[in-house]
Amino acid sequence: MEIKIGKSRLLLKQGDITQEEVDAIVNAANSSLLGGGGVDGAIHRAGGSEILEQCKKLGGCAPGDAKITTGGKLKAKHVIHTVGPIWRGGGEDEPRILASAYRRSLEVASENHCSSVSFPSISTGAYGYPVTEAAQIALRTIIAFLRKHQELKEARMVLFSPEDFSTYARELRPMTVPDM
Ligand code: AR6
Repeated sequence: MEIKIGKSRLLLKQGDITQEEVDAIVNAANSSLLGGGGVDGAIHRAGGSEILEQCKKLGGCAPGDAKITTGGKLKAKHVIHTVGPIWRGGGEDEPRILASAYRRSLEVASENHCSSVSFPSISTGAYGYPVTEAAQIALRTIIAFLRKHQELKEARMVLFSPEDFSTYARELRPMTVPDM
């Protein structure tokens, strides 16, 4: 599924983000930036030790912020490491921190002249964020950014499971009204 935002595109697909051929893939990391399970583990495994070596020099990353490294052996040139919120019921600023994780990742992509960037579903695995609510925030934040930053040609959400793909597609559909 794909929508146009001016000259840019937002694409939803099901798949493994480590296989993406884009300028940057985003990693759903933790504040240490020293690796973990889930998509973080998969990215470090596929990209090799050079990514971790660069991460060690970054001094961690606050929730809602993002930092960039090489893509190592990945097809993607860069990995943008961001940290989403841990879901604690929704009253602990989780929506703001999640939106910030997407926005800061997009800013870092833009600053580093990336014209294509792929995201996983940040915070909805080990961090427990409900997928429907997370999808709304992810899609709204990406769309708002692309409207203002047409230098970013394509943003992709790469959903690992068919269920997550369906949820994101369902939430994107009502957002596809044309600009006034
Ligand atoms: N490609 C795309 N998506 C994937 C892949 C993959 N190869 N593998 C998993 N996912 P999670 P979080 C999906 O737990 O919730 C780590 O240990 C997965 O199905 O990876 O932000 C970090 O170090 C889910 O939909 O990230 C942190 O400690 C989504 O990626 C913590 O987990 C996010 O799940 C971060 O938790």
